[in-house]
Amino acid sequence: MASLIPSEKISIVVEDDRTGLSITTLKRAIADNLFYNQGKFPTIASKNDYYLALAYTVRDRLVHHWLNTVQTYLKQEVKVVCYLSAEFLMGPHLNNNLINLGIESRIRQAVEELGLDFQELVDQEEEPGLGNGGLGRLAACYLDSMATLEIPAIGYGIRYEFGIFDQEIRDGWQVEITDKWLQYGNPWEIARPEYSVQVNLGGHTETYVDRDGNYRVRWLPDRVIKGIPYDTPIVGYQVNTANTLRLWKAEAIESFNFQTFNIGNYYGAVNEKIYSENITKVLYPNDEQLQGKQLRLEQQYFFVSCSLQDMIRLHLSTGNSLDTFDGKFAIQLNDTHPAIAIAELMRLLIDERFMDWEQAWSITEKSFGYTNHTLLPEALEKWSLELFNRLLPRHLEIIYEINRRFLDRVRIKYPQDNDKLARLSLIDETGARYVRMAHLACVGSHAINGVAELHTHLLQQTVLKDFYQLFPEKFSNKTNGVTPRRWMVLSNPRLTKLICSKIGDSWIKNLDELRKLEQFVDDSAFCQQWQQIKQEVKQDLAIRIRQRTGIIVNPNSLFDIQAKRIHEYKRQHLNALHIITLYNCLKQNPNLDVIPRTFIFGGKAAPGYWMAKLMIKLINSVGEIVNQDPDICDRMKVVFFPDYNVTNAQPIYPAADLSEQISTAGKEASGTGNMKFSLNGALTIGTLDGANVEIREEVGAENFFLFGLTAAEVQQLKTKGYNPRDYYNSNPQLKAAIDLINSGFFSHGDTELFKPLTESLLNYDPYLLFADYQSYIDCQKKVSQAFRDRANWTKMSILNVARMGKFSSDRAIKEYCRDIWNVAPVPIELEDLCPDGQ
Ligand code: OX2
Repeated sequence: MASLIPSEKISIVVEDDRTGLSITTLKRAIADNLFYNQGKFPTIASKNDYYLALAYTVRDRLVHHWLNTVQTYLKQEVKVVCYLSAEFLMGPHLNNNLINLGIESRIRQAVEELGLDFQELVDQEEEPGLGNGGLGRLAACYLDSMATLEIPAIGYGIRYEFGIFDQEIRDGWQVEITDKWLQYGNPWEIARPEYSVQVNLGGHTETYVDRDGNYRVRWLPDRVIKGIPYDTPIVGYQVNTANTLRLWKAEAIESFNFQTFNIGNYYGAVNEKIYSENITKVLYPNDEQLQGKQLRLEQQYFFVSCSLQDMIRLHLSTGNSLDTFDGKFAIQLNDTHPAIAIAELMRLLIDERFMDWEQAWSITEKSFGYTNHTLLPEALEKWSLELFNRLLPRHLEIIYEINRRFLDRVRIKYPQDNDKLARLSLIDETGARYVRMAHLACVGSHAINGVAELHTHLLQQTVLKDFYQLFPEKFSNKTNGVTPRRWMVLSNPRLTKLICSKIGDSWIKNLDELRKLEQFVDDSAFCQQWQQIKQEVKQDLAIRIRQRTGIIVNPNSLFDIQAKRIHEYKRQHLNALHIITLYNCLKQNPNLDVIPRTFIFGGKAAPGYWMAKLMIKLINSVGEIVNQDPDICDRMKVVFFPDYNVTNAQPIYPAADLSEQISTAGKEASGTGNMKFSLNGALTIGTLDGANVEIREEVGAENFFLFGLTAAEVQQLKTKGYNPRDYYNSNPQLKAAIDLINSGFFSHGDTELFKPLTESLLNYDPYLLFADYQSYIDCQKKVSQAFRDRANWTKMSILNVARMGKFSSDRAIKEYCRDIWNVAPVPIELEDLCPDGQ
């Protein structure tokens, strides 16, 4: 008889396949998901099937966090931040969730033990590109920080079927390809049709007298659309919190309009369905350029109405009355795209819940905060009264009433100042009449903020000057930040590891602790490791560049990178002028001893923005000549990295030696790429614009390459009268660069191709490239000089990273919580929500 093992020595734990974290369980769970979810077995499973099996395995492991979070918020009746944004540029979820859950290495091991390539599976994920650039990415960073700081929050937005287009470069031109991110399914979302709501559009209003003899208004719409929420969990870093991103999809109320169907108009009925679903089909791909399209206003109203109805449902479901609404929700407007929410909340409270105006207004004002992201006049949203009235007749009435009461108050403060009244009015009547969305946002919010010190200052002195004079107490600055989880831990694992080996890992949640790195700037072994890592990530990027473009670059050269949306105010063409100038120097003086540079660009142009597309063509055309010129002999390379998105950005930031932040002073509200580059050890060449000003303050002027006019000088020069041709005529290097473009040298002899660009510069130059040209060229010389002293460069790089604490989105979110939202952390305890037998 076999001897018995004493029972106290045995520890057999049977892990649940959906929550267990042992390698054995994880492997079984992945195999199970492949079989039961994907309906595939190994010999026929694609990489994508394996990716999905893995994604579901990870999702199972965060459901506990998610449900406990929801339950805690409901039970404790906490105040919730509702972040309303037309864009959320989340980037791939898989890796981020693994890092935040702290299960990356086990999952990797399980995947590898199954004989699969982990990176290959990660690469399968189609990123949700539901945003254009900085504004959408900021919303994503803020969701990460709110979850990490245990702040109850819901992100509300639109589930676009097609996100930002994929960019291909053909013959040097941008070509747009539809982004079919949902085509193989999205494992990270759960549809919640049970929480669907209805949204009205069009029609007219009528008044009636209710039973108590009060005059009321009802809206008789001519279209009704259904909004279906899709929820994605947002896991915090090393906490139990998992908040929700709730995105709305538009559908027809019934699959078929039966009446139309019965009278034989089958196609008419189907058309109506298609028409309704159009609302959430596609993201408008314009960054900071108003389009004024009806469908865009429909999108804005649709998601805002769905979200407010959802908040009211949540509030009433816990037995509350609407009197306490503002105590339970802090609603933040991410720019004016969701500003119609102010009129919609008024409508819901007054028309549908029969609240009186004064109380409804008091609740509305206390609930809303408004973040402004731009001063560019072409981005300030306004809607023609005709369109507004056709689509949202009741809201226009409400806006008129808000305006009437508001202007009455203004009149008391500034009697007989009709100019001021006209400037402040919610209605622009200077020509054709428009609703001014920023004015609606200012009047209906208790807090208004800009996104960097300089931006907030300029906001108060220019675009919102009258509002600032009227209610200075509403204004504050909230300098942007970025999440160190995605933009360091995930995208730069090598540097993360090195930093952790020196100062531990608490900096990941408290970025100010990076300061501790300063003590190592003179530690030569550390500096060498730092340099070594930069070298390795540059090699990685060099490989990607070769795969994507065929261009071979030298990883020992200075990687000079400008990655952001293509826009004249961001001045990618100023960068191009520097490249051409350097090229001319080398052609004239072939033996010149220069620091080899690789110029890397990335970014999309709005499909209808002709000048931006021509800038892309110019960069590629210059690259074509420079890269193949034997005289240059690898001392310069120009690369346009196609399809800049979150996925492609992740390996780009860590590989930069130099970060180009060269917008005309006063034009870039903040910038956030500037922070990501510097956090990853790049030095910045930049103007005193947006958050550059604060970055320079933090890292020290000696660790920052400054050039160009200040915002005030830009203003003065413009007032005085700016003539770009004077600069062209008096600066031989500048003249040579422009003349070379015009000669057809970069365009196979075509002297017309780039004329629109050069003529615009010579005759108008609205972003003052010529005025800043010499200062930029001189500053770039200093950069090259500095790069020769590699030891000192490395020291500056370390100091940049060590002093980036301020630019964590955690810091920014804490400020919003304290100054605007009045919300506090709510820690989540995990408990079994579904005990057996219950
Ligand atoms: C961008 C701003 O251009 C950029 O400077 C800022 O960093 C970012 O928002 C986040 O605040 N659309 N995009 C922006 O503003 C608008 C409008």
